[in-house]
Amino acid sequence: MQNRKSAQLFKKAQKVIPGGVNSPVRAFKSVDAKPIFIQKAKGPFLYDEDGNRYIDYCLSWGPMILGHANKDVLADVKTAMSRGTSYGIPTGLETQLAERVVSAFDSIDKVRLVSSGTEAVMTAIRLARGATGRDKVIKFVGCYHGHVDHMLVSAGSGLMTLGAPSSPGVPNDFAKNTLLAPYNDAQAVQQLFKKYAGQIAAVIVEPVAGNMGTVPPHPSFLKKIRSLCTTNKSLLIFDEVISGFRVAYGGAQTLYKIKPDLTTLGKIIGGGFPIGAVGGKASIMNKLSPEGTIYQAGTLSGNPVCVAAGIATLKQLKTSKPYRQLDKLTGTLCDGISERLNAKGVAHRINRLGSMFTLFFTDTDVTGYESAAKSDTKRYGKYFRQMLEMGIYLPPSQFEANFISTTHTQRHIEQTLGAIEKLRL
Ligand code: KE4
Repeated sequence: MQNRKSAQLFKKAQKVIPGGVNSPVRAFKSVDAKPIFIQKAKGPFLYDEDGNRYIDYCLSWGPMILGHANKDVLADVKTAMSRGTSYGIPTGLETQLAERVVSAFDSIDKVRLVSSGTEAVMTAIRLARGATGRDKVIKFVGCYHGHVDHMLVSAGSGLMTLGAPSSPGVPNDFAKNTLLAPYNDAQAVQQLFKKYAGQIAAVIVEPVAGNMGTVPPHPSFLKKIRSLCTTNKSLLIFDEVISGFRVAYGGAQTLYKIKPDLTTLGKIIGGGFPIGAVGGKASIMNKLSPEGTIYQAGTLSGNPVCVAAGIATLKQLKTSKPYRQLDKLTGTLCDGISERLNAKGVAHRINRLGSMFTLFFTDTDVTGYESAAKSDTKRYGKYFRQMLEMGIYLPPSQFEANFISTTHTQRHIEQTLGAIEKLRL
């Protein structure tokens, strides 16, 4: 494929935007390639500025579960926009989106809408600290919860991709209240609770990790940390920014039947527009200003256009109930990939939950950061570049999740498996 226009645009972007991108992982650094620049997208397809078409398995990092430019979402967005784009004053639309979230999650009585997953996590942690009067928070190595300072400690996603699991610019004072445990290791959490008895405000976890690549929880892991939080009067925060409305309409907590005290959401609930949300029991949520004293605010929180896109998306997910079909099609794809890589003698593992999955180039099971980090990222880079050349767009990092949408069909899966057959790894 030729990408002269993308190359020109990248050069131009680098003059006025750090790294030429507005989010590091988009720079394709870890797959040793230059980024493509997108002109438009429709259904499962991306079209770059050079007219190349790609089947998209990144879906804007998860939000586009209905595929790109879904006609009903666009129609509702256009209607919303025709009424103006932002008022900074309450609208009934925000209540409608909040009601849909409340009805989807048994653990959620009330929701505060914000403009990103990072803001949702920031708010959830402040809420937990304010509600418990404690400062320390346990997170898991390799999990990524957005770029708020105290979460950029041994984080996944872009930090793992760039091989710097923590970031300069985060004062030790901020990081010292962030305690770390290996993912899937409830024993380590128990030890932290023992060592810091009475000091831990919350445990925050991706109930199915997506930011070290996809890593599902061990069967008892979530149950154990739920009971540890209850025993120690700490709050359990499920960061479902990726998994919410992705792995099930009610997220991973519905699948695993575990009730967290707080849940953070994002991505899908905005239907491709900037959004985040934090939800939980009324007794905790009512501590948020102006009902309570724990402050949180946002100029564009609950923006009517973003919320209209979110409502339209959740409406379709509720009525079409696509999860079984998404699971089945993703299973066909993953089984087909495995079959072909085994035939080529390429060592790999595929972790999957529903329509989120990751192909790891490794010969050991991936159950957490340590095992994920053993993956052959050079080989992943070759895989990414060759698949891109064959019109398949994958996440530009070994340590991210792939997704399919309701617009991916058997035909797209077969096309993708045909490309896998041609790989020279
Ligand atoms: P945002 O602030 O990027 O909207 O959400 C932060 C966030 C919080 N929690 C989880 C579990 C997340 O996965 C994310 C963001 N996800 C990454 C992709 N793994 C966003 C992609 C990027 O950083 O460009």
